[in-house]
Amino acid sequence: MLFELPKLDYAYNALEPYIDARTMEIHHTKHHAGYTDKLNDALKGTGLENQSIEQILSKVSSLPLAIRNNGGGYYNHNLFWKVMRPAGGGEPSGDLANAIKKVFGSFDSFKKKFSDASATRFGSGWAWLVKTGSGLKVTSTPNQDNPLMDISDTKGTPILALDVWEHAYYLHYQNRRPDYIAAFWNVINWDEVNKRFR
Ligand code: MN3
Repeated sequence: MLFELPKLDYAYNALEPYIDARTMEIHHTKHHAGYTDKLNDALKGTGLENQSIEQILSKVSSLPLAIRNNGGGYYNHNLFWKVMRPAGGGEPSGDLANAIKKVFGSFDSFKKKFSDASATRFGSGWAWLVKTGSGLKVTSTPNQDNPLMDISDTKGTPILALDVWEHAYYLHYQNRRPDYIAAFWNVINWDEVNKRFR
């Protein structure tokens, strides 16, 4: 196996009541595991087997669609699990807090911008806080695309990610994506986001 499904740092029920245990378990053991297996299958015989996922994603425009979709799915969920934790939420501190204030005016205006990006992404996709050469940007992408990909409109290093595919929330929230987005703010691991920002 080239890429491996990572273990979570917390139990499937650890993010309740904001994200339910059944959703977490299916999301990790079925969806994320599926992207990982299919990525490994798609990489066989391509000569890319020894490259990092970041290197692979940086040139997806020239690679088979299965690598773009499953490589994105593999990377995006790795990041998503890391930027959440039980008893998370609140606001960031330190360098990241200062950068958010500088770019967005205030934490609340950043929060609104990120929530809007999450809510208005049509169909399946992701919302992102991205570190760029010049600072920070909020954006969203369709399907399993992300800002590391050469096909992305906004490029940079993702430091916060929210999965807005229906599989991420439908069991508990059904069609109420805005309620799921509001709940996400209670489980963000700002220490991890700050670390990635630095
Ligand atoms: Mn997902």
